[in-house]
Amino acid sequence: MSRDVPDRPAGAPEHRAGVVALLGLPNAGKSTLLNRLVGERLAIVTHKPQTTRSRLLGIVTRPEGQVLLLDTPGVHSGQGTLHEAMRQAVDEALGDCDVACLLVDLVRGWEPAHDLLRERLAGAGKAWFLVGTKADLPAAGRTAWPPAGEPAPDRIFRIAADRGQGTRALLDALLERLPASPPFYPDDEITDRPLRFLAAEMVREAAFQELADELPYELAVEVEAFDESRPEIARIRANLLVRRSSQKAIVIGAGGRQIKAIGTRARKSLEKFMAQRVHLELWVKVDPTWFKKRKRLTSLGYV
Ligand SMILES: Nc1nc2c(ncn2[C@@H]2O[C@H](COP(=O)(O)OP(=O)(O)OP(=O)(O)O)[C@@H](O)[C@H]2O)c(=O)[nH]1
Ligand SMILES: [Mg+2]
Repeated sequence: MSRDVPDRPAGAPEHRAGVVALLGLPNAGKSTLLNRLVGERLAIVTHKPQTTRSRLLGIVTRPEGQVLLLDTPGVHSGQGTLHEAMRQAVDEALGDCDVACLLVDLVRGWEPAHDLLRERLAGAGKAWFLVGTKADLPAAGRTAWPPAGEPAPDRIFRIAADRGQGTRALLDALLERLPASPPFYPDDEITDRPLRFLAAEMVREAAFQELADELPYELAVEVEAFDESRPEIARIRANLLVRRSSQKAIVIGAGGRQIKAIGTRARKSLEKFMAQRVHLELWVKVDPTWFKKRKRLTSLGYV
């Protein structure tokens, strides 16, 4: 993965590079932090817990080093193949990282599930930073901070990733902790995931944002066709997979209004991200067992 880098001028600090795992409970603000540090809306963010389903690499390149940020699904105790795959993504991230950041929502404070995460950090023997999130919210100051317990974090931060408060200091501290290494990726790359996967995620984000609370968790998006060959417009066709035909009716909405709203919202974020006009075609399909099939989860990019 490494590549040649020019010789350092004498006296210049050593170049550093490595992997930072972003861990935490659902909704802690992991994806928001990744987006802020990368400077692009790479990871989807919603107010709903369990938005992120698979690991996503965000690449931050600075003159002094390269940070590979691993976004992970929030740790929770759900059952089934999708949840197992999500837990596996967390374990792998912990195994692969040089430094872990445990993100804790300062409004909710330290919860029992964090003790379990801290045990796993101890087991992995990794350096770790404790990162309090959503410091901008008035209720954020009221929880006991930092929480007592072992192993103690190497560093403690309070951030508001939404507005970039404290994130630069966190990035500097992460860069300092990474091993000396040439960069792993060219400096214009911001993720290891193909555009096709990001497009599916952007459609899923739009659906999460447009639909009522009870539905979206049961929804997946599969990009069926992705044609970038014409410079004036990209053509994307995607399927929204739901479990029941009653859900299909909700996603389509009266007179097709709901699916149209999802499509418009998704197209706008795709066009912004790709800096190109996009033609987006969405279909809703009923597949009662999509989330149970390992093969399906693989094709959706979740495992
Ligand atoms: N006020 C405030 N809200 C934030 C901040 N960071 C994240 N949020 C909000 O918190 C919610 C969850 O953010 P995400 O980044 O999706 O959280 P996550 O940890 O990736 O969640 P999962 O993917 O579900 O595990 C969203 O509504 C964000 O806008 C922050 O610094 N301040
Ligand atoms: Mg997330």
